[in-house]
Amino acid sequence: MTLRSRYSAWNLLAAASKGDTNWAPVWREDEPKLRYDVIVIGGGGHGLATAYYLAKNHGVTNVAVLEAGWIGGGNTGRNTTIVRSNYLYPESARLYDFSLRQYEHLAQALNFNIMFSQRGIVTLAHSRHDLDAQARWANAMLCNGIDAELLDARQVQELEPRLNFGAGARFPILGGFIQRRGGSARHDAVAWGYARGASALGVDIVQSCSVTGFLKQGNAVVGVATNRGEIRADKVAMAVAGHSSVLAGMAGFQLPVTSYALQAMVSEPVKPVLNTVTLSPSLGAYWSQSDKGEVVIGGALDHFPSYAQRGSFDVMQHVLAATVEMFPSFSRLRMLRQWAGIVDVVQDSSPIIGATPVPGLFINCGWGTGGFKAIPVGGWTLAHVLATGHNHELAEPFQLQRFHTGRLIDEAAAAGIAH
Ligand code: FAD
Ligand code: PYC
Repeated sequence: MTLRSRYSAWNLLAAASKGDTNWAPVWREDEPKLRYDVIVIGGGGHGLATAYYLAKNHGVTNVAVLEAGWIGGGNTGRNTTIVRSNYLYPESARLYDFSLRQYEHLAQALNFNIMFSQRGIVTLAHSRHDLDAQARWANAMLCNGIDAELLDARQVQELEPRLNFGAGARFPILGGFIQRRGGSARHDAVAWGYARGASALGVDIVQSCSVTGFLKQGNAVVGVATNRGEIRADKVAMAVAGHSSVLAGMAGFQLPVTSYALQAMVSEPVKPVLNTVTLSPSLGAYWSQSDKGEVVIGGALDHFPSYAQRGSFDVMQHVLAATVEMFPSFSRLRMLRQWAGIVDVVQDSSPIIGATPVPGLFINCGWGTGGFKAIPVGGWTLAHVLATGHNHELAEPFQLQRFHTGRLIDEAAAAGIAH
């Protein structure tokens, strides 16, 4: 630490301890206007990124993001921040890799440190079946131009020496594969960085503004009703994750979405103990370490649909049993926090980005347990259709219409752990 940075760190500490509130806000807190060109419902990563790219890529700045709570307080602030593009089908590979490539430059683009760390995603194989399935998975990635490397047991052990390689291990580790460009980013920073960028370009960010209904002219949406009054707009977009089917219901159509709680937990902070993000799809658990030192632990969806944002005990118990089995030394970790988010699961485990059956209303949803990694591409492609009236080529295969045509993109096998 240089003398200068030691002084500024000291100034920050001194300011914080005196309760100094003179720091410049990162984004403007706006009162809603009566009318906008575009309203985006939902101030999670996808909604904020949509507003940012509307302004940045298309010059559409008369835009409001309406958030019922606080920005990033939904799944964006509750997720375990895995960023990867290791999907199976070409359509998904293109979509998620575009997003990963945006993440690689996002800190510079937003001039905001999102703490993106490409520490690699390791998927573990515990059986002959896992090895075969992962060889197919990695080969599909290579065919799609995405980096993937198969690993033998020794290579996995070199990457994560604390894994259980004991002779009596209940789930022996036979190998796995790695996407080295995968990793993680700081969730709040992604929301705040997009909010700051959008606000600087003229977008209104309105927190504590809950959409309670849609204003219609004939069948078309022409605005929204909120707890802060009616607001009109030429176009309305919704990016409300676990509440997509609730808002679709208000607008008068149905979505093929089921909402479940997905939970995660963190330990007390400890010295560096994990080098990568490691997943065991067969065991339904995954592990990484945050920059603060907390071991981040997650697992599968709850087994029943719910809007209760807490997660059920049996899933937590299963995930912790898998954790001590795979990392015996973690049995001494004390857990600090557990939480859940409500995710929107679509039956082919792929998102929906584009028009809805209601004129004037657009949607970004269905990311299920895996939409944090997709925030840049979700925002980019939704902004494109809002601004131009045409689907972005990356989003073309992900239309709601696919549930009529049958052209599903079934990514369940590559969904990582959960959906
Ligand atoms: P959100 O961040 O949920 O934002 C939607 C916003 O809409 C919310 O802030 C909500 O308050 C607001 N809203 C809802 N209704 C209304 C209304 N009526 N009016 C106004 N606003 C409204 N993805 C990954 O890629 N990698 C991971 O490792 C990962 N791990 C996860 C772990 C957990 C425990 C959870 C819960 C999710 C995980 N995900 C992961 C999934 C990821 O978090 C989501 O797919 C993503 O954050 C969705 O972003 P979003 O902007 O669409 O939704
Ligand atoms: O999308 O990689 C992912 C993921 C893993 C666990 C939850 N989401």
